[in-house]
Amino acid sequence: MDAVLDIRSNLSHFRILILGRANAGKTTILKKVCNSIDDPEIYGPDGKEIDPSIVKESEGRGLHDIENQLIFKSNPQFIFHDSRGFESGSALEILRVKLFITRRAEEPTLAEQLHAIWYCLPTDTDRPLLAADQAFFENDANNNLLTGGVISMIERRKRQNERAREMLETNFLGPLKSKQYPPAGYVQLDNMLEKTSSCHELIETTANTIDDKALQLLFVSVQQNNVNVCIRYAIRYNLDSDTLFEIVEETLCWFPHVWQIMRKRNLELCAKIMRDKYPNFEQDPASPNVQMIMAICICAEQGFSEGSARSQGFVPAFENAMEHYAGSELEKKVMQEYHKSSGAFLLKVATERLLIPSAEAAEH
Ligand SMILES: Nc1nc2c(ncn2[C@@H]2O[C@H](COP(=O)(O)OP(=O)(O)O)[C@@H](O)[C@H]2O)c(=O)[nH]1
Ligand SMILES: [Mg+2]
Repeated sequence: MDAVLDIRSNLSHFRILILGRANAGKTTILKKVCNSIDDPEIYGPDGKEIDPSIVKESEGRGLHDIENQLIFKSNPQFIFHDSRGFESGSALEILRVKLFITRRAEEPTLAEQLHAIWYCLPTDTDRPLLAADQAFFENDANNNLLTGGVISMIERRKRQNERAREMLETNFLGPLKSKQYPPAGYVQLDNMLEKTSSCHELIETTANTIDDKALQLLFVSVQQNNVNVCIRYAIRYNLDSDTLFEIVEETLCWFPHVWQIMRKRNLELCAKIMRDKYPNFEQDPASPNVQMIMAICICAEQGFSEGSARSQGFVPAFENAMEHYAGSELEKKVMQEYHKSSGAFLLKVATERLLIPSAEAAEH
C-alpha cells in the first residue's frame, strides 16, 4: 500500500474525457459531479486560463476544443476534457478525438494521461446508435488508455416503461456489448435537472471499473460526492492490515477531506486516539480489524460534508467523534450487525449512512 500512497501523493488531478453529442447533458453531469452551479473555468493545454467569452464564440461556430482543460472551482482536483464526440459523423471530428486519446495515452507521466472516459448517450430517442459511436468501441486506441483508464457509458434520462427498456437494450446496450472494446461500465442517470437527482452511481461505477489501485485511490479521494464509495474501499482493502497505524492510514486515505492532512504526524495522532480508546486491540491478535475500520470510517465521515472538520480541524473532530462513538450503543449495534452477517453488513454500512451526532452538535 505504501507504493500506492506514494503514487497517489504525486498526483493532484484525476483527468476525465467526457464525450457526447451537443445537448447530451455533459456540462450538467460535470456540474453535478463537482457540486457546482457555476460553469467551469477553461484552461488551454499550456495551463493558461482562457477567456470564456472567446470559447463561447468558437463553440457558437461549432468548434469545440478537446485539448482545453475544464476545472470547476468547487472541486479543482478534477480536470475534464469535453468533446462533442461524433455527432456530425465528420471524419475530422473523429480523428481529433482518436488523436487526443492516443496522444494522452503516450504521455510519459501518469498525471498527464487520461484516467477515464465518460461516453454520454441520450437514449430518449428512437434513433439507433450512430455508426461513429459504434466505431468508437471498436477502436483499440481507447484500450491503450489502460493505465487504469475506463470507458463508461452514461445514459441520460431514465426510461421507465417496458417498451423503453426494450428499445434501450436493442438500440444501445446490445450493440455496444458486442463490440471489441465494450464499455467497462454502464450507468443510467436520473433527470439531472432535478435537485434530488444524484450522480452517486456514476461515481461508484467509475471507481469499480478502474483497475489500477493508485488511480482508484486518486478517484475515490478526489470525488466529493459519494462518501459511501470511500467507506466501501476503506473496508475492501483493509481487512488484513496488520497494525493499528496501518489500519488508520489505509482507512483514512480514501476520504477526500482527510487526504489533505495525510501526514505521518496526523495519522500517528489518530492512531494514538484509537489506541487510547481500544487499548486491547493490538494485544489481541483475534481482534477483528473491522471494528477499528468501522470506527474510523464513521468518525471520518463526519467531516465529509462539514467544512468545520476539514484540514487543521480534522484531528480534533476525529477525537471528538471517537469520544462519542467508542463504546456507544451505535458501536454495539454496528458490531452486532457485523457478527450477524458480515458480508451483508458491509454492504449495508456502505449503502446506509450510519451517523453519530456531529462533533459540533455534541458541543452544545
Ligand atoms: N430533461 C432533462 N434535461 C437535461 C438533463 N440534463 C441536461 N438537460 C438540459 O439539456 C440541455 C443541454 O445540457 P448540457 O449539460 O448543456 O449539454 P451538453 O451540450 O452536452 O454540455 C440544457 O438545457 C440542460 O438544462 C436531464 O437529465 N434531463
Ligand atoms: Mg456543454
